[in-house]
Order: sequence, then C-alpha cells, then structure tokens
Amino acid sequence: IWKECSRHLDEDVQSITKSVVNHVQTSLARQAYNIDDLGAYQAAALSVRDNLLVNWNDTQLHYTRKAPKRAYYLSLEFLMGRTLDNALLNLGLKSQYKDGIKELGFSLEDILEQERDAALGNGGLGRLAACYLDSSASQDLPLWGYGLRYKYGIFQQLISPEGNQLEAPDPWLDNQNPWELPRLDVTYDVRFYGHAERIGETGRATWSGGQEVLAVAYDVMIPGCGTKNTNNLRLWESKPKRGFDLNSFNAGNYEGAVESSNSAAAITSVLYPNDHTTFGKELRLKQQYFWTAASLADILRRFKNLGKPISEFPDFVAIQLNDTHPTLAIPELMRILVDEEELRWDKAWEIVTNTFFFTNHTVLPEALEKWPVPLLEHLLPRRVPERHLQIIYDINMQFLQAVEKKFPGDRDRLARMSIIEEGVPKQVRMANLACIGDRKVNGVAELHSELVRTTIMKDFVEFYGVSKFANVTNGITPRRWLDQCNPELSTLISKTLGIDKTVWLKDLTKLEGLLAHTEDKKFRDEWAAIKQRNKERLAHHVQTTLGLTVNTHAMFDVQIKRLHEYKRQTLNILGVIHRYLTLKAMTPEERKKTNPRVVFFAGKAAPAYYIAKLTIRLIVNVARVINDDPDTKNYLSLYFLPDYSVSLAEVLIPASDISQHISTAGTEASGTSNMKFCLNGGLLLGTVDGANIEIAEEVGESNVFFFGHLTPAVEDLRYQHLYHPVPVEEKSPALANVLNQVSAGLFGDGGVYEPLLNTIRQSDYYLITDDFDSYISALNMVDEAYLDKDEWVKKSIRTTAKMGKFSSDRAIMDYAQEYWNIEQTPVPSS
Ligand code: 26M
Repeated sequence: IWKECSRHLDEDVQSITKSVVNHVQTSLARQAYNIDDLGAYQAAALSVRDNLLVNWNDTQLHYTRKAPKRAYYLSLEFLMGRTLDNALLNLGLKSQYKDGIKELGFSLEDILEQERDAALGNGGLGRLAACYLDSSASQDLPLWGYGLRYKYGIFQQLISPEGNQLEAPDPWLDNQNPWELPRLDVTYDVRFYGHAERIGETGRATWSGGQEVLAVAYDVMIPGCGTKNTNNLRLWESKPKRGFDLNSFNAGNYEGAVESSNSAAAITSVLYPNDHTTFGKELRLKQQYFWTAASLADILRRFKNLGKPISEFPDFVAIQLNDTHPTLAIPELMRILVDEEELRWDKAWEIVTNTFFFTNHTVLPEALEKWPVPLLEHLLPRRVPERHLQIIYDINMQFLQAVEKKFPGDRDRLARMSIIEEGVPKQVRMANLACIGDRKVNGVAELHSELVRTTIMKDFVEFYGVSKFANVTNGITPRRWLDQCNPELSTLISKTLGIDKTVWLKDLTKLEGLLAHTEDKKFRDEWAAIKQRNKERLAHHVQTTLGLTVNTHAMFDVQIKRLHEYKRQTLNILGVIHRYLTLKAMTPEERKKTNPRVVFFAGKAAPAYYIAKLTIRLIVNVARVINDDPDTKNYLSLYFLPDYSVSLAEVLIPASDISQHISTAGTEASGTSNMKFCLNGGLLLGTVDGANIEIAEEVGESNVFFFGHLTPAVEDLRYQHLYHPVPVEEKSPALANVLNQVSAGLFGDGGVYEPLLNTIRQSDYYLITDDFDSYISALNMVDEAYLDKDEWVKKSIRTTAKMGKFSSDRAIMDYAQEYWNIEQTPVPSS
C-alpha cells in the first residue's frame, strides 16, 4: 500500500512540475531557466488556481442544480491576506507542491513570500469577514461574499525618522492577481444624482439624468478545507458606462472628455482607512450605494432564475449586513420591490424584514454611522415618493406610528428612535434603519450583545421584545490561524491527538484531548521548543526587515491592533516606561533577578487621528532610548514593527508568550486576535472586556491575567473625572512620575507629547489613571508566573486546548441555523 501511495505522490509531483512549467511558458511567456522567485510564485499560483477552478465550477453548478436557500455576506471589507499557502493547505496539496517546487530549483517558503497581501480591510471587521468565508466553504454552506474591488487597499505604513506614521499607497494589483476571475460579462448599471419621474397610468417611476456607472464583477475563489466546496467572493469594480465623451473630445477638450470616466473609476479606487469614526464623505456614500445596488441586482437576478414568485424571496435568500455600511440595501430592495416588481408597500416590507440580518460591531457613540440628509438627497434624488430618501421617510413614518401606538405621548422616545436625527443638518441614523429593516440584530460577544441591548438599542428592545437581539460570539479560522501560521504546532497536535489534522481543524473542540498530556514532560518540552523556534522565526524577520537583533531568551510580549485611544496602547507604553524607570533605579545585581522582556507593538493609525499618531511617535522614540541603554537593554527592549498586516500577524502571533488586550471595560466589542494568540498557546493579559471574558470562562481564570475596573464602574468614573477631578499625583504617583519624565524630555522633545499626555491629565475618558496601578501589578504577576517555566507551559497547553469555542466554524454554523436557515450542501466528490 505504501508503495502504491508514494507512486501516486510521485505522479502528483510530476504533474505539478509539468503544470508549473507550462504556466511559465504559456501564461507568463517566459523561459523556465530564466525565472525568479516572483515568476515562480506566479506560475505556481496559476497552477493551483487551475485546481481551484475545477472545484469552484463544480460547486456553483451544484448549488444551481440543488437550489438551496443561499446566504450573502455584505461587507465593505474583506481582509484576506495571502492566498497561495491557504489554498494549498485547504486543497491538501502542500507537500506535493513543496516537492514539485523544489524539483524546479525553488523553495516553496521563499516563493510564498512573493505574494502581496490582499488588504481590503482596516482590521477586525474585515478579517472577521475573511474568516467567515473560509468557514462557510469548509462547512459546505452555500454562502457568497459581496464587496468592493478597491484598486488600493489599506495604506502602507512607513515610519519617518522622527517616529511619525507616513502613509503610502498600496498598489496590490500592480502584479497581476491570479486569484480573481474577471467577469466582464456580469455587469450592472448604477445611477447617481439625476431625477425620477412618474410615467403612465400606473405611476411607475423612471430615473433619468445624472451619472451612470457600470459595476463589473470579479470573482475570488474561496476553497474549503477537506471538501470540494469552493465558495465565491464577488467584488465589484466601477467603470465608466461610456468610454469618453466624444463631443468634448472632438471639440478638443480632452480633459473634459475623460472627466466622467475618471469620476466613475474613482468609486472603487480606495478603501477608506478609518475605523470607528465616520466622516460623512460623499465618495464613501457613493461606494456604499454602488455596492449595495450592484449586489442586490445580482442576488435578484439569481433568484429570478429559480422561477419562483417574488413572495418566496426570503425562503431562498438571507442577507447579512456587516455593520451599518450596507444599510442602503434596505431602501434599495424596497425600491426594487415597489417600483419594479410593483408590490404593495406592506408586502414589500414583509419581504425586506424577512431577508436582512444586521451585525453591530461597536457601541462607541462616535462610531455609529450617520449621513447628512442633504448629502443623501443630492446623491439619491427624491422627486417621486418611491425613491430612497422618500422610502426612508416612509419607513420612518410607519415605524414611528407603531411606536406612538405602543408608547402614547412619549415624544422623547420617538425622537430617540426616529431614523432621522433632528438638527442642522438632519441626519439619517443608519443603525436605527438597519434595526428596523432587519429580522434580527446581533452583537459579537456576550458582553457586547448585552450592551447593545441595554444601551444603543434599549428603546428598540422595549419595542420589539428582546428575542430580536441576540449574540454570536466571533470566531477565527483555525486553518490560517494555526495550521498555516504555526505548522510545527499543528503537526505536534495531530501526533499527540493521534488524529488527522483535517478532523480537529474542522472540530476544534477536539483540542481538549491535549489536556490529558499536560503532565507528559516530553510533550511539554516539544511544545516549549516550538514556541522557542517561532520566537526565533520572528527575531529573524525583525533582523532581515529592520536590521535589529532581538533577544529570543526574553519573554515576548505583544500588542498588535489598530491604534485607538480605547484600545489603550498608551497604557502599554506608559507601563513600559514605568518598567524602564524601575530597572534604571535597580543595582546590576537586582536587575539580573528580573525577567527579561521584549515588547512588540504593531498597528496603523487612521491618517487623520492625531492622538493615535502621537502614540506611535512616543512608542518609536521610547524604543530608541531604551534599546540603546546599556544598563537595561538586556532586560527590556521594545520594537514598533511598521506596516502591520495579516502576513505580519502570522509571524507575530505564534511567537508570543503573552499578548495584551487592554481596552477600557465595555469598549472592545469582541476582539479576535485575543483568540488567535490563545490558540497558539500564548497567554492573555487583558481587561474584563469583549471576548476576553469568554476566553477566561473557557480556560479558567487562573490561566489568564485580568486587571482593571469593570464595565459598570466606567460611567461613574467618567462622571467623577468631570465633576470631582483628582490629580494624577494622588491617584497614581507611579503614573505621575512616568508622565513627568516624558514631559521632561527623557524621550526627546517633551513638548511634542503634551497633547497626548493631556488627554490623560484632563478628562482621561479611557481611564488610564484609574487602571494604571492594577495594570502594573498584573504585569508583575505575569513575570512571576513566567519564572515557573514548567507551570507556564502547562498554562499554555491548557489555553490552546480550550479554544474550541472560538472556531469561526462554530460562529458560521450559528448564523446558518439560528439566523439564515440555510443548510449544508456538500458537493459530491466525483
Ligand atoms: C465607517 C464609516 C466610514 C469609513 C469607515 C468606517 C468603518 C470601517 C471599519 C467603521 C468601522 C470599521 O471596523 C470596525 C471594526 O473593525 N470593529 C471590530 O470588529 C471586530 C469584529 O467583530 C471586533 O472583534 C472588534 O472588537 C471591533 O472593534
């Protein structure tokens, strides 16, 4: 049998080399002997793509034939990262390709590094969408994603000599992208501005004038793990409807001739790099309407091919709205049903409210999306009653009448619940519209969903009843976030559990089987050795990219996420400074007894977020001083790794001993990197917030390091800051000392940091002063625990073993069963 198997494998390897060489010669039009790593990557990718295409075609055909109910995930962000490694693993072809590529004189590891990240997202929300796509395919669920094909993804982050963040464009499509299939025949017209008129007896509306733009589909194949099912992510590109204006051209006005095509192409040119703040920019609203209109038209066309009556739409289609960004889909579907399908309002509304589901990702008030009425009015005209804004007004009127009926005379309540916020200008509250137009609303972790029910959606819970408001705790795909990023650990787990990896990767609760081995010294040693090699891999990365040498015998302490005051990178850096000052005050003998620590930061700041950028500057300049200080550098060093990305996370996460998730209680909806670190055996230092709480529930509080005030205290503390302020010196002398040292210029011109320090000295909205001392003691407890290496490794194993709940497979199955009512539709293996 073994001979038979290896013969097959040889055949596989031979056919792989043949296919790769073939792509070098025919697709790339290059000579096989004259190819570099990039060329080898491209040829290998095209060869893998051939495999994916077969599965993708079979899957789409199977779905069409079986005609199950389908789900659609509408997200303005899909933070996919690289594809080749993931595709090889999901197809089960990695070792064959490794051999085949080697035979061609290349190393698979090196060519994988050639791929650019698809970085069409800002952070957690976009990466969650990517994990859900992987899980939907792996669980054989008929789900498609819909998004935008931005020409430029999230900006590349550079750090200036002063330590400032600089932004550079991310031209990720400059090398051709082998993972997408242009569908130049799948297009829709989308119209902006212009006006609508009633025609004929029926009074149907037609729209004329304005700007017409073409939406062109690009399909990205999403392979499942250990299954033939390969789902689709459809991304829209905007194109001018007409090439250029011939009249202007003939009149010699060449600029004018291409003006409209430029503005059409602008719609999908760039991802907006802010998260948690809304700007009200017209182009962003255009993106949202362009995308929802094209996606709905496409979904409707597919539904119509079934030949079912429109009333059955919700029996065949479920649409998940990833945050409020796609909320215009609600009035748009109303427009289609009323204007084009000629349904009565009530009937249309019933269909709409049975089709859409809405996920909320934040309770921060500044992050709740609102659009000025005049802007919407301008973009989506309202000449006749059936147009968007009028539709929104009509939805609102009917809704408020129902509220008035249930709570007569409660004008404040009506004002709070109205889709329209009074003021100059009036604004459309997208979360209210999304809630009113949806079947169900969910938050992304237990605490967050409870906060949704008791704060931002309180009135709506009282109106609709609580059952409309539920929770789906986020998850992560263990394929990318363990098997792919930490192959040695994956192998050790399979060996220890005695099962094939595809089994536990698709039923992550199987990891609990590791608990039986915590007392096995040999297993623990292997576990620890893998962590050590991952630390060395990270150190090697820092050495080759930044030219800096990292002490791999120290504890690796990591905080990587978008820069934001609520995430409190400031607390971390002030803690680092405190540690530095403490070390400086010690004798050399005392220092030797301390636990050496290397602190890593990475993350991007929104380009206009001044305080976040100042935090980066402080981190970079503290690093310069600390890493250069001969007294302390063996005990404490600090790195800010520029241009955080999915690929960088894949190197950082497996290398961490401890990671920090230290948001002010009640502010981080869930967090998902916390799950990734724990899955890779890193311990967690965090506040009682978001999914940290559920992680602690799973692994037991003795295996996590918690600190800080709890959510119910936060409001009171903020009130005290405003009305009974206590100077920092009194609250935390240790913190006061740190702030004073920064002001005094220990890390370069102190004045530069005053605006940042003043956020703490003054209203301190995110409670740095209240949590600082408790944070420092938690850090000390981490040090103490780390001294007992054996016990630390046990904690690490226990943590990984209890991560089953946080597989995105669990989350996606929850959506499938409790929300969308869709069924697993496996493609038979031929
Ligand atoms: C909105 C308007 C205009 C431009 C951009 C935006 C916008 C973009 C991204 C707003 C929010 C965006 O993302 C928010 C986000 O990533 N939230 C995170 O979602 C994760 C997945 O649920 C959670 O784990 C995190 O706690 C939450 O912060």
